[in-house]
Amino acid sequence: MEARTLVLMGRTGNGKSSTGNSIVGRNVFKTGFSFTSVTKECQLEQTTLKDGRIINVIDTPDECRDKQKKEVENISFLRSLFDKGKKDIEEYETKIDEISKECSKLEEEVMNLKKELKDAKD
Ligand SMILES: Nc1nc2c(ncn2[C@@H]2O[C@H](COP(=O)(O)OP(=O)(O)O)[C@@H](O)[C@H]2O)c(=O)[nH]1
Ligand SMILES: [Mg+2]
Repeated sequence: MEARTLVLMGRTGNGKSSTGNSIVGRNVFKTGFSFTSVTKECQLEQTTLKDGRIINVIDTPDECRDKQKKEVENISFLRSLFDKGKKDIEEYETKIDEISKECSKLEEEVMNLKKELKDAKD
């Protein structure tokens, strides 16, 4: 049966570990709000769906995306679980890059709006 592997990546506090717990149906990833990272290293957990499919969930540290990427790449036993090898990671990274670009665009728009509002007030 084909296994699927999900890698949870993103900024601190946006719910990666909580999402991981929901997916595997157990409280295995440490969660919580903190300015310093709660998740220190990659953690792999596995669940089996009713139809027998295996879902691997990898939680990543709450730090910058480059560190997360490195952590994932460094852990060869996790890599070996990827059913399609590196392709999964690459597809995922493409999506993350797209999302990051969107986020930067949004942040820029918000900054511009704030500036416009400030200028209007002055
Ligand atoms: N309201 C709300 N809080 C959430 C949700 N997901 C996570 N949290 C809370 O946000 C905080 C950070 O979640 P966590 O899973 O540790 O985020 P991570 O840093 O991305 O791993 C915790 O206090 C969670 O309880 C959600 O969907 N809704
Ligand atoms: Mg976490």
